[in-house]
Amino acid sequence: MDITEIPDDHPRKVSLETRETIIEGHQLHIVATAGLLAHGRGEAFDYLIGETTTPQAKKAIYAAVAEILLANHPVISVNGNVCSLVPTELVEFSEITGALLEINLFYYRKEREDAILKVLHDAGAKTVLGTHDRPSETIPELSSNRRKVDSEGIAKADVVLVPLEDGDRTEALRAVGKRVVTVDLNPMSRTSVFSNITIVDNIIRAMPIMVEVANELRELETRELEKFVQEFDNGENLETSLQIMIDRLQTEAKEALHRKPRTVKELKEADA
Ligand code: PTJ
Repeated sequence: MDITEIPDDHPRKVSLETRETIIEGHQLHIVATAGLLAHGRGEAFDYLIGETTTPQAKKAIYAAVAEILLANHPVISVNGNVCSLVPTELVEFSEITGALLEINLFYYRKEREDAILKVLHDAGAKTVLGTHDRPSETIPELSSNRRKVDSEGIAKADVVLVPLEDGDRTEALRAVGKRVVTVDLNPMSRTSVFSNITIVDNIIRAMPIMVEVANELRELETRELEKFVQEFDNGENLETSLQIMIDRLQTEAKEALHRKPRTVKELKEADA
């Protein structure tokens, strides 16, 4: 389906358009084939959370942005899905916070690296780390392709933003002493659990808010930023996020008892 064919009043318009973006990203080699499946998993959790940025996610965003602004050497790890969904916001966020952009792929292929690099450059990025021609080091705790990191980027980082991540790396980054911030719609994923700060929200909603919040917090003094981080507890954050999903399921379950499918006549009357 062409994006332009989705009518404005379609209740799932944003979700369908986002799906089209990911499919197009796959055709352009930005997104891995497994990235399509990862996106579907994200969609399912987004449905459970009500396809909205919850007040809890907003709190996590403030803590995450403060953490990144406080860091000495923050790095944003860019994979195919993130690059395809929010390239402009990634670059804006990097510019405001001073966090460096580093391409780091689980399913590495040179043509994917090239495609992602082009998107980031087109979005205005001046420097992009993690490409094959750059000095690199390995994180020994990791066996996947992600073990190769840029010597000037993740290797040196004190805080790493790893959105839409597979579980292993967060654990490995924590094991080598880095603080990890993630965006992940699944509050039970290993990445969510092992991160210092997890934003349980769709990256397409979270990233523009992160840009706004970075602009809001950038002039704050260190002790004010530290307060956001100190007052944040990721265990409580994940519990609240899961509880929001549970409450929503309970409401849905009650309503399902009484919900009747509408007849064709009723649908026509509603349309008139
Ligand atoms: O581009 P590559 O080669 O580095 O590969 C990237 C993927 C995403 C394929 C790789 O990191 C992977 O396999 O990830 P997982 O293990 O599927 O985990 C992705 C997590 O992101 C899951 O917990 C999903 O629920 C979550 N997720 C997917 N889409 C979104 C999301 N979270 C927030 N916003 C989304 N749009």
